[in-house]
Amino acid sequence: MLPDEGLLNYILDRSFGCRHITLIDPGKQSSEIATRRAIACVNAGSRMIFIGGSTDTPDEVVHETCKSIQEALELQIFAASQDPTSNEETWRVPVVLFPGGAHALSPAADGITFMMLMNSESRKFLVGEQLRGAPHLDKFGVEALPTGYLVFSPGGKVGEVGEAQLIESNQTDLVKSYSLTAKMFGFKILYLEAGSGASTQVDESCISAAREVDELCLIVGGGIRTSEQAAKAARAGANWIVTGTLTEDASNMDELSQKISDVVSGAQSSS
Ligand code: 1GP
Repeated sequence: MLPDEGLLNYILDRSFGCRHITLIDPGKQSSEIATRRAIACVNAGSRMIFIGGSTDTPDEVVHETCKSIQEALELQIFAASQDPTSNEETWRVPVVLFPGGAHALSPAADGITFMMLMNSESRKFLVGEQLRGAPHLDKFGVEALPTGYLVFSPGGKVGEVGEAQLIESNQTDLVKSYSLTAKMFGFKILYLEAGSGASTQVDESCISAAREVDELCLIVGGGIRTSEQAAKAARAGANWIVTGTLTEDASNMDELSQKISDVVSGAQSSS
């Protein structure tokens, strides 16, 4: 069961401070490993799972991973509900698609970041992939979360594949203009991305410039690995911090839990 307030309201809710999203790339691990990692991250304080990343993952692989994570989360909630001494939350952490295009979709997800890569030079990422995906999402009944997506330098693979005009850290006026544009399009969420595995995270000045448009929910990701980095992004105005590489690089579940709880406390400490 999703939080009572509904998925979009849950995401927009600021009363919890800056929260953490675990990004799972189904193209980089089996669904079993992805599920064990997702559960460890949720137990360490992560409050949403994103499924996506690679540009060439087939639907079946994405679906298998979504289903497996959903089942494990449901089971955990059920187990907690049977334990009279437990005061665990009784709602399930949402599982949301974070697609690289119209191919990586699954009816088992609770929602999808329905994104416009606003600084792409390609029609494909501005509206083309969305046009191909919309009828499937409509059929699946997966909730579309209206999201603007901005890729910052260094940008990594997403910057390259998405043909993004990368935003540099001194272009704060441009960031503000993009944020206003996102709001005027009716987007509720703006995702500031430095690229998976980036050597530098999105600069605080750019996060603050986007934050000037107060209505938007800001998701910030790319290159965040430590509590301090998470705190920096949260202080500048991020509502959610995403980490992906951190999860893949952890050598075991204990290390993973520790790293996620560090990032979670960094994010929470500053908001
Ligand atoms: C990528 O922002 C995310 O879309 C996560 O980046 O893999 O560097 O954590 P990392």
